[in-house]
Amino acid sequence: MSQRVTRAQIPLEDITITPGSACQGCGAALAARLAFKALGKNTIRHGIPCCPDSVTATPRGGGGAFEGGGAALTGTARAMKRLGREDINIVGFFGDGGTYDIGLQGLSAAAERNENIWVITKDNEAYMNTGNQRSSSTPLYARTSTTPVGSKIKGKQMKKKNIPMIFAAHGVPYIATASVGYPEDLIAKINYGKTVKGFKMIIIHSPCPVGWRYDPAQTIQVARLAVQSGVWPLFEVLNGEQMRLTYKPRELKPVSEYLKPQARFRHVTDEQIAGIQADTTKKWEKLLKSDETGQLFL
Ligand SMILES: Cc1ncc(C[n+]2csc(CCOP(=O)(O)OP(=O)(O)O)c2C)c(N)n1
Repeated sequence: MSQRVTRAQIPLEDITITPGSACQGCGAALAARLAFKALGKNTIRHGIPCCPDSVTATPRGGGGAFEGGGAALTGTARAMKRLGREDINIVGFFGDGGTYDIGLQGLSAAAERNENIWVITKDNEAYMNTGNQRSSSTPLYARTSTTPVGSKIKGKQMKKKNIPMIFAAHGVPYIATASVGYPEDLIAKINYGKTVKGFKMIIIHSPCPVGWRYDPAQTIQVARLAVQSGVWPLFEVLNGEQMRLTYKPRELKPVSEYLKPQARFRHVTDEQIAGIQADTTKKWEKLLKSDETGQLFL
């Protein structure tokens, strides 16, 4: 399990290239900055199309097709093993589109083979660099360019796919959720991942002011509210069995506090908010049960 990290223990050196080309308040640029700081210099990064490749700046590695993410990481990890360089982190830094949707089968195959690789997903809950199209990570009722708000249908009609649990069910060594609002927790999880041989995945909730439509100065606040309301719980799962919540407030904040600052949810009714609240509370209670026993309750 991850070990607590303090603010003072966060490495000062940035490994990312200047993030100047990112949008103001970009959560994904921050996710990259934090993740690569902790990974350090012995890192090869593979990219597939997403904001960090086309818009923001992350360390450059091989670029590839969405579907080939899992295969490219696998090939590189095996080549490094052959060269006796298993000390190098082989990292896929992908979007939710590349993880939850288009790249899923290749990543699932790599997870099933337990390849010695990292998948770090910056989850901004839509295909952002092509213009905010919905992905299977987009939450219920969110307005995107392909789930507009009209007279018949208002926003996305399907729920967000539970990708952390889908990968946990592969039984791989390490799966964790993280948030740009909790940098110490994120870095602690990367530090732990560096001690693990095999498949490691960290899904980082990364608010996007352009797509979610909130004031860009509020990225950290929005990220924290997602965690504090239980909409994006922070946890880690080892071998698909051991489970721990890494942030456990005594009481969750109402989901409305998280939804309200975001114009993508502006059309959502009180009744729909009550539904999201009920669903969030139910999932949280299930996670608490797993946390109390230490055993994942899927
Ligand atoms: C097979 C395939 N389909 C579609 C595209 C077009 N495309 C490029 S980037 C992108 C969006 C990626 O979204 P996500 O992975 O969530 O990353 P983000 O842009 O949000 O950073 C899409 C659809 C593509 N390059 N290849």
